[in-house]
Amino acid sequence: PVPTRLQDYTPPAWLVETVHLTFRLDPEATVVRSEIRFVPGAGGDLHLDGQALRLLSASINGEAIRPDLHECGLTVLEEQLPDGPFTWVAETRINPQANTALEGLYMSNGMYCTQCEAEGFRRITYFPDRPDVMAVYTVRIEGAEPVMLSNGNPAGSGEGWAEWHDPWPKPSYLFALVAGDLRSVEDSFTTRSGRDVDLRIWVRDGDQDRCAYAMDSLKRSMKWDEEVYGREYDLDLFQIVAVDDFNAGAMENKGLNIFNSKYVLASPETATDGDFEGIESVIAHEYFHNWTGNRITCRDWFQLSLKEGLTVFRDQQFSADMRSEPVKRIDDVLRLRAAQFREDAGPLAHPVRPAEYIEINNFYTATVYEKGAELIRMLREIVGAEGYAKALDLYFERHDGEAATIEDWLKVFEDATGHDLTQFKRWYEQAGTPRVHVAEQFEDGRFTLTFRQETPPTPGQPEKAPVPIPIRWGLLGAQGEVAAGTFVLDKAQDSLIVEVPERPVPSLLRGFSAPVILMHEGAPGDRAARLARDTDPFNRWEAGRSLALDTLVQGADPQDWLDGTIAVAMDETLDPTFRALALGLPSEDEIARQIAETGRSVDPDAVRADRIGLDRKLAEALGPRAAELRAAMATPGPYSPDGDAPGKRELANRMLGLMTRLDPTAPEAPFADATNMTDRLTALALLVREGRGEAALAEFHAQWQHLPGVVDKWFAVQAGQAAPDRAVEVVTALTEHPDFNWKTPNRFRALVGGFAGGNPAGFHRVDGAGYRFVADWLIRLDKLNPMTAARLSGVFETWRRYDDTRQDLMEAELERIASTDGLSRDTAEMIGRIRA
Ligand code: BAL
Ligand code: ZN
Repeated sequence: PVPTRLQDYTPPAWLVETVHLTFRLDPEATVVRSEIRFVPGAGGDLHLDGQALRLLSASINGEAIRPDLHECGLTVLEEQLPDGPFTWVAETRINPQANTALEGLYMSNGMYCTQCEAEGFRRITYFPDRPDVMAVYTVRIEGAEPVMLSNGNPAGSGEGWAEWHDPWPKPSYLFALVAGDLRSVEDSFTTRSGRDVDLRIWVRDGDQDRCAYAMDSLKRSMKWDEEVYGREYDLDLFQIVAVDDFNAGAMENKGLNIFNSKYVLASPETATDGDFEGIESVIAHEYFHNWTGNRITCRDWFQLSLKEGLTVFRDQQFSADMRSEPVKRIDDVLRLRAAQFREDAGPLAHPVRPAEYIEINNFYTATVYEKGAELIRMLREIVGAEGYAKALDLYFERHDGEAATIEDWLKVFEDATGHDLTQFKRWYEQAGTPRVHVAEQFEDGRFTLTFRQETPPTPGQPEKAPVPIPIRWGLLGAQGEVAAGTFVLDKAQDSLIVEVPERPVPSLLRGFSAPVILMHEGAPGDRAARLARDTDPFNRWEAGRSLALDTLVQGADPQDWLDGTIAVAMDETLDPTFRALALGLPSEDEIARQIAETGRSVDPDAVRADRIGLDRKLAEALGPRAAELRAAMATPGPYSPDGDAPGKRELANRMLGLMTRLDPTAPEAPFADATNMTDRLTALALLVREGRGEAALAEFHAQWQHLPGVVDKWFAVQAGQAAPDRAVEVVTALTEHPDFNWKTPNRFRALVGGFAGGNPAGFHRVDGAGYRFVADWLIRLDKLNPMTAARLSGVFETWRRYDDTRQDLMEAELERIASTDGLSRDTAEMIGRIRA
């Protein structure tokens, strides 16, 4: 296939003013009538995208035509078109029941729903399915479904029909339709200018009592966006629908968000603290898209980070305001390193604004989302909070109703703050994680820090130019902080000189002020000093992490880490969540990435054994204090997902994990006594980890088999915690379980993804059985659902990290996938890039 390239962008030949859609619903033969008012754009032939459609009829200004149909859509030549505006009417027939790709209109548990981003609308009707064509939609739905929804405000309904009108021009990827036997939970919100907005969350009957946290999160998001960004909601109604079959997390369709039910439904008994936090953040994310994505959208899909990076940054700010800012920052950096640094270090590395793609669905990545958010965080660091607020106001004022670009985005910052961002743009164009090397010198009361940056080559980008890197710094003296500031490293090498009477302990890249790898060991004892007393919580945590990695990667003596970490754990003045984070060990994948950084090949069994060994040492060093601390963190009374209770549970459960290293029966009573899912699932995972989970697994399944989201946890915990030498056998047996509905993406990801991502030593078993298992299932799923299959292929992206035996085995599986007959474009592109 020919790639689509940013440099080939041309404006649309024809624009659309209004769209009237009529759906006559039928599971196997839905008929869609579209009436589209076209007006001249750049001029030329009329190309309409279309895929898997049956065209029943077409006319222009009432005259029937026979357009030229091809694989990707249809064309009407310019000479066959009227000179000015015209009305196109067409009828197409589609088969939602047969749509297993879950793009376009499909069925989930007997309910109709849509997913149109990025290019799903073309599976509904012929249309210029590109985000720079924005139109006003009116939708009529005819059918027997009790509930029939679309975007915008209700415009009438009766027996067997419902109409909707969305007054805000939008691109086709934001279109949505839902129809089925749904129940709503209702609330309302009054905007700051006094507009009353009805809020409705639609779920299946029986799930109504698990929507309260989602609704509360929605109201808090609406208020926060008014207060912090001055953004008010703009329709009379905001609706959310929870569906069980969904390729992604959620979708920001205008006024009608569609969610993976995992990000809506929660109760203390069925959802963990992490689930509650995820719901809060995804609800906020989708709601915030109403302005950053919907009112201002992207000109083309290369600009995806314009809406996604910004909206992730906004949801991170929101969660930081709702919870603890330092803890949120540590969590975000953990996620960034786990997914984006991993991506940037391998064959799938690409810029935040890619230059080309074959299948755009493959670019909904950690780079576009999470690194994109980091770029905005850096912009804010560089121009300051006030400059950022001014730039955002200008962005909304200047581009409301438009399909914008990264250039437009940077220009508002330049115009609002006077900064020249020419060099900053490289962050959007260059892939790879910059390394910043630091040298220190103290002489005659002058402390000199010399920074040098370099970015390793990435696919297609052998040479890199310097980028501006904001480095927030502080210097710690014996009595506390003696100086602090932000240094922007915009050259290949540059120095910061500070006058101080004594050699200080430097604390660099505070708050992780730039998405770089800091190569800074400093003087012996400096990291222990930062772990003990850095005034920046992120760097305090980072110092401990760096000491732990020294042990796990270089085999260094762990004593400094043990002493410092235990001191943090026992410090009652600190937030329990922070203490739990400080006690956490780097994941096996993170350790493997760090080993690969040193140029050595990774032995997954050794990584696992060393990590368990260090955990055991921590358990031994804590001794009886683990049980005491666990008891001190008890949260009696009713469960709350907010306040300090989740942090206390996290710390208590971390203690349980350590206690279990010394006594494998330790989780038995906590499993039996748990009154919430957080505690219950932690204890279950520990029991399974210790090979003592059989009875608990059976009990858990019997209790929750009626709730798909909880059954997903049951699969994932076994896939992730099974002993590596028999994990393939465990997951293979689980594929035979009657509840393994592999066509449902959540279930597939829980088992196959839970194994490949959650059980690295099992996946990398040296006989290659883990690779074979994943490749078999990837090939099987690809025939039905290319998007989810292609995403899973990322588990192979690190294949070059490992020894020759494992590399050969993985290469053979990649080759087998690549040569599968009828492989989707999605998966073919991913496997091709991974092997390149
Ligand atoms: N736009 C796709 C889902 C999301 O990022 O919100
Ligand atoms: Zn988004």
